[in-house]
Amino acid sequence: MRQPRILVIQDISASCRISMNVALPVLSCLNNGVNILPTALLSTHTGSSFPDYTFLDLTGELKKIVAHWRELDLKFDGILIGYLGSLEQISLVEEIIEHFLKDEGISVLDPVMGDHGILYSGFDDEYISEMRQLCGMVSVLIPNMTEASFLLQKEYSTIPYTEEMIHEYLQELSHLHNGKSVLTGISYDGENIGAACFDQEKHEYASALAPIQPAHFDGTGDLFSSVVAGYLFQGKSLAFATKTAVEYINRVIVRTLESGMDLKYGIQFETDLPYLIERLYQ
Ligand code: PXL
Repeated sequence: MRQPRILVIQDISASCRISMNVALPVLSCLNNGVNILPTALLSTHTGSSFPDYTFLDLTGELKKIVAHWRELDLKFDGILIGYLGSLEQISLVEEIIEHFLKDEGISVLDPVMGDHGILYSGFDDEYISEMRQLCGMVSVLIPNMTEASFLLQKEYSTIPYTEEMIHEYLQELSHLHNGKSVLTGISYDGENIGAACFDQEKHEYASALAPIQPAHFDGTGDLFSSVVAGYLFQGKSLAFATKTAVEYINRVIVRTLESGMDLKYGIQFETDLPYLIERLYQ
């Protein structure tokens, strides 16, 4: 079976099961050969449960790595971009996509900036507008409703949403980059939550939903974009990737709640990885 060479660009939050710590195992399970560019090294994520997190910006090191890779003439079949720590990193990622992604390669961007209507610590209006520019360069965009609202300059509203509103968001997101879009955190009835996607070329919408659980789960966005990207790099359709990611994350959330673990450290995603692998070969 063909194994694509993939690059993942996002932070390492050392003690949490989020960002790189979930992307790498998920992409590997889905038979992708993974290379990594860590954007920052943190002690934890930057959420309010960890006010004293440490943050080492790795931009300087990224530039050296990229310079070396230029000499090696490395090329990637796919690039997954998650949490970036600075405006400078956004421009560096633009350069990486231009230089290192093969012509027929797929770039997937999770424009990590916020949740529940508010920006994460360290982000501002200038960051949003640079992120909007980066969106223009990628094949697939995977924001949550908060990030989509900031990108599209719309007022954030809480669930439930109408199907008409979600289709409008998806179409506008696809105009931002002339590509495929997946919107996470959508709900039409306030009881089920999931994702909706739009394949602009085929003009096809699809959505998948699962019961809402009464808690906040850090890292589910990172896990979702890793699963979708992992399947897309394997040539699966956007609708299949979205549906399977929603089903998998529902299993992970139920398992996480059953485990009684401390939710601020992320989710128990490992136990259900065989489910993702089975679905790959179906
Ligand atoms: O899960 C998104 C994310 C990724 N990386 C860092 C974060 C967050 C969300 O808070 O703080 C460092």
